[in-house]
Amino acid sequence: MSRIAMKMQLFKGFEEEYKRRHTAIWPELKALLKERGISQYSIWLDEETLTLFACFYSEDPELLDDLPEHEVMKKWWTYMKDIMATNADESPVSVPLKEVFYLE
Ligand code: RM4
Repeated sequence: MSRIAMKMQLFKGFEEEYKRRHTAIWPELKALLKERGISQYSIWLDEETLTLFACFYSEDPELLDDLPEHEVMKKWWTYMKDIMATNADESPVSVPLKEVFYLE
């Protein structure tokens, strides 16, 4: 089991909308993420900088390799691109974070 964390960037004024869309996360996306061994996925918002901090457990990080090519994932990223920073392929700009402390 690996612990993975990253940061993303929300656009100003979309704090409530980001939360609303994730409260109503598509069942097919939820199923896909679970099927790929993701659990305990949480996303936190820094209200000062609008940095989104995401972290989750991954059963096997290799199972995540082709997620960006999956239709459901791509559709979700297209849906989210108006409210967060994205790359040219519409995936979110996502900066991996390094774990420096963990207390079980
Ligand atoms: C985020 C972002 C991530 C996705 C989660 C569910 O806003 O799109 O890539 O894993 O939603």
